[in-house]
Amino acid sequence: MAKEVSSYGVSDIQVLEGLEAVRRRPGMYIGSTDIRGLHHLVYEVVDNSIDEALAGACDRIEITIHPDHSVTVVDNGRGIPVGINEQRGINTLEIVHTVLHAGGKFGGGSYKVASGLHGVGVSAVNALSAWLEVTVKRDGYVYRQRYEQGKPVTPVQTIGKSKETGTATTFLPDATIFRVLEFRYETLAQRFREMAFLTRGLTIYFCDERTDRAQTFHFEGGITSLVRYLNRNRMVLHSPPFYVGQEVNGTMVEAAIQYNDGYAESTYAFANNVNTVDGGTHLTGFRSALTRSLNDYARKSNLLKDNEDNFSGDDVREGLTAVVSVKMSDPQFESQTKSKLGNAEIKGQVESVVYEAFAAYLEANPKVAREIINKALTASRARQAARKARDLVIRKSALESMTLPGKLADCAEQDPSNAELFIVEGDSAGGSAKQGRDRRFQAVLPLRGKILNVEKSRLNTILNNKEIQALVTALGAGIGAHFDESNLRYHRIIVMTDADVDGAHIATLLLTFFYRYMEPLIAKGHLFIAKPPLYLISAKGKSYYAYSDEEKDALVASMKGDSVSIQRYKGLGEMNPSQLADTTMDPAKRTIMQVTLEDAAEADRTFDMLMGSNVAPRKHFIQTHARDVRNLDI
Ligand code: 0RA
Repeated sequence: MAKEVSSYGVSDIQVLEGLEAVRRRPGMYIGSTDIRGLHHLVYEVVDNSIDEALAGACDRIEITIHPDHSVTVVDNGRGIPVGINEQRGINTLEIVHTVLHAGGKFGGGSYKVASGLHGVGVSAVNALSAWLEVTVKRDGYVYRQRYEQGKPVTPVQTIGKSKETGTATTFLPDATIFRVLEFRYETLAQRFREMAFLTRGLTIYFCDERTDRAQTFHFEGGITSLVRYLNRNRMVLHSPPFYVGQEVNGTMVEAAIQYNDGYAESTYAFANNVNTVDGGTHLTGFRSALTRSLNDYARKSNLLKDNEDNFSGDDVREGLTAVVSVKMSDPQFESQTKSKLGNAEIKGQVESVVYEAFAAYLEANPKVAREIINKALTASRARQAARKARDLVIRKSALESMTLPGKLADCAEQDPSNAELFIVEGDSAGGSAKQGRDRRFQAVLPLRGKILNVEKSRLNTILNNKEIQALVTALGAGIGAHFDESNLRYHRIIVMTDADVDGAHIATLLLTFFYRYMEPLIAKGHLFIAKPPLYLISAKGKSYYAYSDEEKDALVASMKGDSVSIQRYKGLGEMNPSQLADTTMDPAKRTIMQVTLEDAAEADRTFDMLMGSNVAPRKHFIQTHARDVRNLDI
């Protein structure tokens, strides 16, 4: 094989060692080798094309998933540079694909997508692919090179002529590295949609040849379209959304704002097209501009009286849907996961751009301004009322800390790090769980489904709910700003709900509740979701449990010829105590899924939709996503 490779020297050996390192410890480079890592490969390649689009050199990207699990990404950019690199005496195209982090060094300036999660570049993708082929059109020619497991197996060949320019990459993820090769259409489509929103005028065409599904994403409105999209199922207070786009000191600042009649905030912050889920300086600047401009306007127009307090940030963010996006030459991220922007100068830049423009917008649109301010006034009053209610709960749970809720079947274990609490939906399942548990270390708290009948309510009002109060007391660690992890009575809290729509609904509500009021509990890894079986399959006097439809199908197929009976479990209550213990509770046999902050944030958004004012999409959502909500993958 080595003979086919052009000009191999000492530096190439280092190159291969670099890519070997990627193959030995893929997690270090792409996070994991599960489905997330698999998707990461695609993002890494697509991000390079997005960079071309950000540089204004490309307006179309096509992504295709082939039936054999290989993926092709094509763009009409300038094409990756081809030609011998003088320093190394190797073709630049080859360097980009075989040297870690080399891609950026050949970049043509301007804003760069922070290249996916870890920014390792296409060479890492190459290292983790069974094979990769890149085709470049530029300078009138078509060039191609092929690699296997990161190593070139052909030189850079000239295979034809073309007047066009662009880059096409096809790769097959290495099955010896990835646990799964099944890309998830929805996950990828979501990301491509987001990318198209953030790069106005770019067309992303996505095709899945496995199922013949295809979608085209193109949004002339950029982030204004994104805000409209986020509000698509909500009643909005004004249309069109507010938009500002302005460059300051080399930073492009864009913001779009549209209020709806709900209570949740959905603000998305991006830095060079990276969704910074933990915010950072751009988000801080945006928020203070919003609070300041609304307070200033409310004072000036006497909508906020002299004796009234200023709006808090929370007051002006109820029902806010907003996107803030910055593009800059040198983004600094605070964490490996690029979830938080750190550049200090960005805060002031975003704040001044948004403040000036939004203040002018309010002046020019007094009717809209009044609506937004009225909403903030209502929010502020509700918040004061809620604070009283919450204090009551906290005081009560403090007072009653000696008296645990009557419904709680506590465990004998006194050391929280060895103790588990099952939160179980419904009294009947609660009864089975109480009988099936190991009472030495497993406690059970049954909750009634009733907690869900809080239509259109602020989550705050849920705090008045008896079931939630019992939960807070059972956990023993307080709530909100008063939450103190060190008082937690159980270090594993396991949500166990039915495998039906109501169950999914309750799990979403609980996750949202924990996310908003006990975030450290999730952040410290204390929250889990139980995974009960969906089917009991019996043949020849033997029984098996299946936890997914795929498992069921596989089991049934393996029993071909036998007479098979399939029982679909709808509720936990359909299992007797020992079955429930065997399948779902016994640590030696069960599967539980740890909830991450990311999962909880997703539930929070879902909850917003479930509780929103618009009924039709909610119904649709429950019908189509009920199982997804359960199967939070981590
Ligand atoms: C470096 C420099 C130039 C283009 C690119 C990289 C480039 C990289 C990728 C990766 C996927 N698609 C891409 N398209 C372009 C600019 C070279 C010039 O000035 O012509």
